Formats: sequence, structure tokens, C-alpha cells
Amino acid sequence: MRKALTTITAVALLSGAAAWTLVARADAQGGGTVEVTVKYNGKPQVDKIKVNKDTQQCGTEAVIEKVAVGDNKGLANAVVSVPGAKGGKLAKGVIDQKGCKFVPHVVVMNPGELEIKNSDGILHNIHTYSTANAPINKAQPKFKKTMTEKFDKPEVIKVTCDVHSWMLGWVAVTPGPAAATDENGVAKIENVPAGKQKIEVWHETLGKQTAEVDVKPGQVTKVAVEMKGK
Ligand SMILES: [Cu+2]
Repeated sequence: MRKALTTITAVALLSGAAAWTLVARADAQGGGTVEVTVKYNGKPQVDKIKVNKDTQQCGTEAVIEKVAVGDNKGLANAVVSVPGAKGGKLAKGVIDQKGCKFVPHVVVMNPGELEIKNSDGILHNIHTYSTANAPINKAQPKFKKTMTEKFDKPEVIKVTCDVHSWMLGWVAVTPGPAAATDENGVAKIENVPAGKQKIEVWHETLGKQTAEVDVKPGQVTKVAVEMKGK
């Protein structure tokens, strides 16, 4: 009896491994990576306000980057997505409240759970301005290190804190592959279906722009997008 069980387990393990190999191959053949460089020729827009609350964690000045421009005119914090592609495989969304800022400034996730951290160890109150998903207005006391909320519907959600008026973040819930640009304006979107695809770029201050790209399976296709000023 014991021997039979062992055999069944071994067969189950083997077939599991075979299925995994097939899936991995389908990915490599079916999709490619798109490296998008988003540029902006205009000036950075940065607001600075004095802080006189929780200064030990927040500091005495809050810097609000409405348009963050890095080296070579690269635009940070833009969301780059593929509206025509479904079935995203992005990592679980995580946002932290650290130094009385939302980190990262823009979270990109597929529909599902968002982990909300409180590294500051002070009272924050997360407030979302969503329409497709149920809005959240919830205190996160200093002892509560993590909360989890669900965002099942695709939309870009503005996030603020009712305790610290300057805190601002964004959660982009997208059904397919997507990414946010880094400080140099570069975003790598993985698992993009091969063929002609429309790429959409969204920025909180500069709005939307689109580009066309021909995705080659298993390869990195580069595309540059320039955002127009508002
Ligand atoms: Cu706060």
C-alpha cells in the first residue's frame, strides 16, 4: 500500500513538472518585452509645502512632484500599458507609507489585492477616489503594519491620506501587462502578446498618449513616446 502511494506521488510530481515546462515554453514563444522610454521636453513641476505635524517621521518640508523629469528628459511615474492585452501576470500590488509619502508614487497591478504598509509607525488614513471599485476611507493606526484591500476592476485610482494633506499616490489597476516608468523615464512591459499592439501612456499631470509597436516573440522591442505639455 505504501509503495503504491509513493508511486502515485512520483507520477503526480512528474506530470506537474511537465505541465510547468509547457507553460514556460508557451510564454517564451507567445510574448515579448516592450521597453518604453517616455520623454517630456517641459520643465519639472514640483510643489514644496511646510510640514508641522509628525515632523519626526514626515520631516519639515513635503515635496510634491507633479512632473518628475530625470536625465535625458525621461519622465518618471508614467503608467505604460497594453490596453488590447488581457491576462496580466504582474506581481501583487504593494504600497508603503514611508516618510509620509506613498512609496512607490505609482503602483501598477492587475485586478486583485493591494498590500498597504505603514512603515512610519504613525497614524495614516488611506482614502481612495475610485469609481469602478468601492472607495476606501480607512484609518491605519500606528500599530497596524499592513492592511489588505481588493481592487477587482480596472481603473486608475487616486490615493490620499486624511491625516497628512500632502500625501498623494496612484494605483493603476490594469487587466493586462503594464509597468511604471523609473526616474529615467524607462518602463519594461513583460509578457506582451506578439504582433501589432497599441501602447498607452498615462501620467497624472500630462494626460494620455498612445503609440504603436510590433512585438516580436521572445525579444525586446523598444519604443519612445514623447508626452506633450498641458
Ligand atoms: Cu498619512
